[in-house]
Amino acid sequence: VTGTLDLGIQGMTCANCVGRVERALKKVDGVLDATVNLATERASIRYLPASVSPGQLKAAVVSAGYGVLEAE
Ligand code: 9UX
Repeated sequence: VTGTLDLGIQGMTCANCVGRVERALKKVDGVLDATVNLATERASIRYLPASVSPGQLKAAVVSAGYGVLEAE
């Protein structure tokens, strides 16, 4: 089963931030793909809910130094 999560990302000020957020998400076990849009400041994540939770995905973004807008 594949899940999708969309998160608002705060603090991306240059294009390289997109890569940093995508890499931080993709290295989490259970993440299949992550794409980040700088213009909309949103991340779209495909993941395996059996392996990783939305809270863990948000934590990965925060650990990379960015903010997450969505409430749980
Ligand atoms: Mo650009 Mo983003 O120098 O953390 S990579 S602002």
